[in-house]
Amino acid sequence: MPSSLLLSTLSPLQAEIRQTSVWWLPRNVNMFGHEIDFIFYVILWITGITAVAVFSVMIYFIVKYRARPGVPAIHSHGNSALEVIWTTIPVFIFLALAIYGNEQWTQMRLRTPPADALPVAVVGEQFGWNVRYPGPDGKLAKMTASKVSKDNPFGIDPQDPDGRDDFTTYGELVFPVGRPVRLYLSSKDVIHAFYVPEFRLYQDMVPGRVYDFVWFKAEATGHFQLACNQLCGQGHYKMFGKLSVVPEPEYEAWAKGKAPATTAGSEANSSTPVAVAGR
Ligand SMILES: [Cu+2]
Repeated sequence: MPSSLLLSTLSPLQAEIRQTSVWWLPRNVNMFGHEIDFIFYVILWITGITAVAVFSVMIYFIVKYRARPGVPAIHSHGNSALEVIWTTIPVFIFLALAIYGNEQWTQMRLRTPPADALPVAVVGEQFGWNVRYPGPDGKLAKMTASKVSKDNPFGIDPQDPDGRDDFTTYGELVFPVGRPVRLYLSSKDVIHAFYVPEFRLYQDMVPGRVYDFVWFKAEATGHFQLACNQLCGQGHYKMFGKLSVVPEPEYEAWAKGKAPATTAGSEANSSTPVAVAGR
């Protein structure tokens, strides 16, 4: 592809990603990302130092004990003390990493999200993202996995009073900075994955389940990409969502400008009657 054509297809959204993640981790904007990056660097340093040490000793021994005429070979039958040492040290390193990692996972996924979190539903489909935001009441319609269907991507009851003022977008996500966001994730058809590298956030979305325990708090504004991270079919490569983190007043203004959803469906199929009876 000529480079001019390639450049013309890069939106400003993609530009940020290309500038910040070409050779190394993209910048982190999520409050949970610091601990994830910390453990990443700890593991990188431990494995890096170990690799250099092991290969240095190996190369030194290869040269020092190489076969030479007149020098008899040394027969080694192991060294119990050394073996105990180099088994015990990794055991403690692995235990420490497991305990620390487990604690971070508990904080991220097993603690109840804060009560003031903004609830946002994201339902993957081949090949895009149905997004549902609460209206002025701050409440999302209740999602039921068994009700998710082609015409009812969010699996809601159309009579649900909490859902009357909800609004939907297709592939457009705006989050306020500094405020917790609680996601309600599901899938309409096959396994998709909600993945935002700058949030250090990844969650598979298996059809038949609603994931209500994923939350984050963005600490900086910016434009990012929501990319599906499960190979979900032929159009997987284009399953992008435009994701922005903006100051709270800007978010409020954006939400105000969105019309409430008239049916259970997404914008794309809002004219289709919703059939949930008998499910
Ligand atoms: Cu997908």
